[in-house]
Amino acid sequence: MALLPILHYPDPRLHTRASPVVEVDAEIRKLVDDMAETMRAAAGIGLAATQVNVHKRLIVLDVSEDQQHLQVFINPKLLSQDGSQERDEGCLSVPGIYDRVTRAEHIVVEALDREGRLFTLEADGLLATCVQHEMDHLEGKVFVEYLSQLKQNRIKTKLRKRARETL
Ligand code: K1U
Ligand code: ZN
Repeated sequence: MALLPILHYPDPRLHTRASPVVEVDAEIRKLVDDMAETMRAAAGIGLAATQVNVHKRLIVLDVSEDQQHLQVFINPKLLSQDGSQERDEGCLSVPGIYDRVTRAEHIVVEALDREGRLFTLEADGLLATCVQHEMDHLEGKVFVEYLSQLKQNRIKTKLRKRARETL
């Protein structure tokens, strides 16, 4: 397995809309495994392929306490959503920034798993937030876009400064 470099906001590549996976083959399964390893190494609970500069509709998640319950969503499709919840979000592509975002409380999503089998998942709470956050990445949307323009500008300035200092 391999650790993949994660794009950092405001990298314009994070705004790319991902294309559907045509076939769940060995190359896709390797990408799933590399993304899972990258997510765990970065202490994240989710990762979208967009964040590792692969513009395919693929997400990995693990919101379990023991970090041993990987969930894979290939070509995820939101079937329904209802209610609303507000929760602190973070993002491995926006390091060190956390803020409140309001999203649907309950969702039903359909996707293919690592073996290419179709499944349907009902989610609420943190899992529902995380699925919606990662599906936004596949549309080229980063969670800071839910914040005010003032906050977005401050975050861009802060992360650009940090990137210059670490060169
Ligand atoms: O970069 C990502 O998309 C992963 C992101 C997932 C996420 C976390 C929390 C809310 C929504 C989406 C992270 O894993 S950020 C790091 C993290 O582990 C975390 C941050 C805040 C709360 C809980 C966990
Ligand atoms: Zn993210």
